[in-house]
Amino acid sequence: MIFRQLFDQESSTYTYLLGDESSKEALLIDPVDSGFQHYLTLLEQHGLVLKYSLETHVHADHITASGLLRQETNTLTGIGSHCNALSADLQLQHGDQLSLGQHTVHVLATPGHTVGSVSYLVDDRVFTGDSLLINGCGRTDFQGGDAGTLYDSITNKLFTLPDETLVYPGHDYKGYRVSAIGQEKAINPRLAGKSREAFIAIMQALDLPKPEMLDVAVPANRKLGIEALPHG
Ligand SMILES: N[C@@H](CCC(=O)N[C@@H](CS)C(=O)NCC(=O)O)C(=O)O
Ligand SMILES: [Fe+2]
Repeated sequence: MIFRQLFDQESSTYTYLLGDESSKEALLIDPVDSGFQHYLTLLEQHGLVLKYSLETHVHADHITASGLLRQETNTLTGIGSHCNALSADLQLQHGDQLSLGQHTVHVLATPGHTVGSVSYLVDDRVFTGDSLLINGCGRTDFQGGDAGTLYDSITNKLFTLPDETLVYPGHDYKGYRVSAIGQEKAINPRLAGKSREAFIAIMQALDLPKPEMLDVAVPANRKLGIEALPHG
């Protein structure tokens, strides 16, 4: 598997490029508009064809490159069906599977950070968006977020994956890059040994300032960052 973890300094967002070496099919998870040209260069360098551009949720802190990528490459765009981003080609649901050459992308519904958040499991890696961060988790105070729902998503869906499963988050604000399910179960301060009620109390007490781009990014990302209609 060709694999790149890319970081957008501006929003502390991770974007992931996955490519199947034999079929040359590729996908991006959570591309950022400012990375658009770089993604095209990387795809070309590796001789990859972009099959899917996937979102883990409607982002509140940056604009996605999915719409631009669809215009340029004919890729299929995908997002959780509860995100209300109707211009995405694939309205993904829990249990959906996408093929990337010999690899399978499993869609896991992991709502809580937002109502439509999903995670993507590919081989031994899970791309959790903001549902599970390293030593933390996404906030639950906007976009249909709900702390109890997030606790259920993490404990019932993500923490039931094998302990060795590598966790690749949607953001990191402290310099972490990758973790594993077993490590998050053991030491994530919001979750390790915490009841659902304790988790809800922690989330309610966060009192974070709203993301600077919230009011611009959410409506723009519902349209995949551009005013455009889907294929077909
Ligand atoms: N200062 C950042 C805040 C970003 C933010 O709120 N990020 C969300 C993810 S979209 C989050 O869940 N952050 C968790 C945290 O800050 O603990 C901005 O203005 O963009
Ligand atoms: Fe987010």
